[in-house]
Amino acid sequence: MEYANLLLEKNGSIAVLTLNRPKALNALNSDTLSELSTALDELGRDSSVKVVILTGSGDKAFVAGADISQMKDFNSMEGRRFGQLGQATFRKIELLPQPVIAAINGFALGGGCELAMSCDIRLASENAKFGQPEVTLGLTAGFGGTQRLPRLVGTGRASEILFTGDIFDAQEAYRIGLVNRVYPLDTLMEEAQKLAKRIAGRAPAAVQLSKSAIQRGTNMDLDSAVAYEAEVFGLTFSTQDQTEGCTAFLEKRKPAFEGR
Ligand code: DAK
Repeated sequence: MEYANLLLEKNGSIAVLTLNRPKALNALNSDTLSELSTALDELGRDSSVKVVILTGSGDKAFVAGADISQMKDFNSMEGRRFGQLGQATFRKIELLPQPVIAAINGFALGGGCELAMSCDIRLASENAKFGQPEVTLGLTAGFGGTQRLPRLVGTGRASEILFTGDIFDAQEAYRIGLVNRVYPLDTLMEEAQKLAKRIAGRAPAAVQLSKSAIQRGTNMDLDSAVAYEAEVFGLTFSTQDQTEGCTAFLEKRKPAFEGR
């Protein structure tokens, strides 16, 4: 399917989804969010895709936030609808069967930082800049930032970021655990591809069930979460890849996973 504000490229088992509104620093308006939601549905249905990389077009921004020009004149019901669209779309990323790697190639502000936080793994370029500047616009973070940021970096750090609206760099994002790794901009996509290939080479069901256990388990109490983990662990024994993985280990050879 063709998208006006997104590029979707599939190469073997890896899909690259690029937010493509470079003139507005890839800011998220409702059309872009709707397209993102549709593209995620498309990817979720495609079992040939094992890993998704999400990035922004150009070398300046991942996503510079929700589209301020669209938001400016919202009434409260329009604001609510917009918030719900963003929240539902970002939640789709967390519930997508395949892992999603954010390749953060520049500004990740407001909704952009929240989008990155919905991904499973965050890689940043050295020039990336982060922040939740909503309070400088008279807004609160509205795409899950008040919830995901404390879960990722702790309540104290999240409060400072959300109360000040201050912008910080990739090294600081790395230091507080907001991103997994930092690379020079010109190697970011190569590194994201390398990581995606490594993950795509593992048993697909085991990877997807691991994602499910992480995503669902972290929102449960510990007893329910470990019980869910046991169910997920048990399910892997219904896959041929489990037999192949364990047999290959005992035969001292590399496993040949077939995704079954
Ligand atoms: N929205 C719309 N356009 C944007 C934009 C944005 N967020 N960010 C940048 N642009 C546009 C600029 O207006 C400019 O357009 P032209 O003037 O060329 O037409 C173009 O992109 C290039 O930007 P600059 O000329 O400003 O570029 P600079 O390098 O000078 O500055 C910057 C880059 C990222 C520092 C600056 O553009 C900037 O501060 N941008 C805004 C960043 C920001 O505040 N982002 C957070 C947005 S608030 C909610 C749901 C969601 C949210 C809140 C509530 N509910 C409904 C519940 C989320 C809110 C946000 O994300």
